[in-house]
Amino acid sequence: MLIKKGGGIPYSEITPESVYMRRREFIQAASGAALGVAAAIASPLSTPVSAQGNLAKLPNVKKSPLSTTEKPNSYEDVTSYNNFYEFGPEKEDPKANSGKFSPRPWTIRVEGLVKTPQSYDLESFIKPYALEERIYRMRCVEAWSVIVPWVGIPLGDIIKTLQPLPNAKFVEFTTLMDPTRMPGQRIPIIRYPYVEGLRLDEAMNPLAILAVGLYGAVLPNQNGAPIRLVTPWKYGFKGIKSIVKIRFTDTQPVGTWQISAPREYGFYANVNPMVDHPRWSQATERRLGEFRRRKTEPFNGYADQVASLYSGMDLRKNY
Ligand SMILES: Nc1nc2c(c(=O)[nH]1)N[C@H]1C(S)=C(S)[C@@H](COP(=O)(O)O)O[C@H]1N2
Ligand SMILES: [Mo]
Repeated sequence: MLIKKGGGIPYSEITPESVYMRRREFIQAASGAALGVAAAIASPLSTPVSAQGNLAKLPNVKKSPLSTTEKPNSYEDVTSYNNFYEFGPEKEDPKANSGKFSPRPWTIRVEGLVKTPQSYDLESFIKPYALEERIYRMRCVEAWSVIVPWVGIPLGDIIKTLQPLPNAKFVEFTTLMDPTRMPGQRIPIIRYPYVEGLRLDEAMNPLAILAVGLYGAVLPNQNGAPIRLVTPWKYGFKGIKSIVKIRFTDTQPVGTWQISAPREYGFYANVNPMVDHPRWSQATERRLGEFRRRKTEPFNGYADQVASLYSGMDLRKNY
């Protein structure tokens, strides 16, 4: 297979450089016409022009006092510069390659240490809840930031309904695994399915939401349709997209980026300008659409709401 690592090297030993190298190989493969799969990913003709930017409006969306008063980025910014490796490793790939993806019907399986493990159709899963607009400051580990007017549901409300068992301490989320619909999964730059997790008290924090929309309308595919996690005090990679499974557990989940490069990406991933990424500073960031750099704030500016979750913890060790 094209990009497969030789020698059966366990994922835990793959260096960040090798992730980078496989990104380059992916790009080279995608520009070479001889490779059917990769060529299909790259072809603009494989992407219908419908859907994006013309998605159904969501009714009865409440405003929230938890929204930032900063001006949201444009719809174009929010939907054209994305990370979603299931549709390719470059920022333009998710929009270019997700046009044909259909996120309905959609099933969410709830598993593990929970009152009633069961599968839900997405519609019935979200039906009990009012939708809220949450305008959040988002900060990617790659030092760009963006203000996004999400539409979503407080994750804590959903968890209360699901009723985790008393011994549940964490919640783990899994993205859809379907290489026929997610072309990036045919070339394993990172391990699929994508997995992320939160401590249960983090998941219950009022800032954590499951988003089903942005800018008042249904979530575009490239932003994680039909339902994705948003935790604005953490680096963007915690915000797992296109969720099909929610599992309650007593052991700390291991996220996809932790597996790829454990020295670079930790479980907590709280935005922290004092703790640099091994290969770049986290002290500043560039807001999409701007050239000047801004200072990055502890917990991405949400310290008042979330710092107490981590009191007594060494945030250099628990990065
Ligand atoms: N399944 C999945 N979820 C994902 C990713 C991904 O590659 N696959 N990328 C993450 C990263 S690194 C970031 S910064 C955010 C980007 O979200 P956005 O494209 O909506 O801004 O999605 C996160 N969720
Ligand atoms: Mo990211």
